[in-house]
Amino acid sequence: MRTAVVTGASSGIGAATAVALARDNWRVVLGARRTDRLAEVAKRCGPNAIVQRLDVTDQASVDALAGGLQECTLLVNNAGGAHGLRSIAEAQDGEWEWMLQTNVMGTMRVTRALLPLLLASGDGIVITIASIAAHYPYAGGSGYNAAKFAERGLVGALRADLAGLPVRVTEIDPGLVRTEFSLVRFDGDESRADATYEGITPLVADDVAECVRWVASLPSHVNIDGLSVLARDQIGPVKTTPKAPRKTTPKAPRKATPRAPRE
Ligand code: 8X3
Repeated sequence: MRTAVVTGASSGIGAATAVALARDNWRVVLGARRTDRLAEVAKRCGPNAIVQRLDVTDQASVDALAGGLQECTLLVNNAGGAHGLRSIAEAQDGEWEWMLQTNVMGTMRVTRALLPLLLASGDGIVITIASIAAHYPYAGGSGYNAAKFAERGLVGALRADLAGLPVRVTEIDPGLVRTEFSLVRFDGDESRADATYEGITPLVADDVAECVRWVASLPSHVNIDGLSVLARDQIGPVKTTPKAPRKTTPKAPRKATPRAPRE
């Protein structure tokens, strides 16, 4: 049985990914700071799940994760998130530092620590959950856009570093997914969080988890470089207004004009 490490596995996309991978016969190591929540996710994963306290902003914590592993074939870099929706004029250093530490430095630290095992597996995969915000800047996105663009740069450089070596590198960029993401972004303000998904049918964590499971299930020679996964009611980071389907009037069949036979 091959081993997958999932960071940020205590809720949302990370938790759903761990469950999907366990169902696909992966041994899953669940990393996050909230170990009580991890224990609940581990129960849903079944007997082949291991709970590991992990703070991706702390090198010692990342070293403890790597030091406890004998094997790792798949790393899912999912830990990260947003704090605030502020313009650059109103940017708060603390929010930016948190976003850069978790999304960018955290992804670098865990990837760096697990690369020897991923290479040793002979068939490693690194799947990073970035965001549509890694492609499209939006008003108020500031620190989150900066972090996700940087994370995207990291993933591209990693793929280039590993060219010719047996580790695949994939970036998955979800759009609006109904998880705790917005609650964290708005510091627990439920009405602001709810407004993010108002008027549309957002993705759910399982939708993204299924993408991770699929990418990891492909044969070794297939590398999915990137996947943008959006709600149908979105174009890039923008919500679109669902419209009533257009009525189409069936066209009357064309009458064939009889032609004179060619001579
Ligand atoms: C979350 C997607 O559009 O809220 O990663 O930035 S968005």
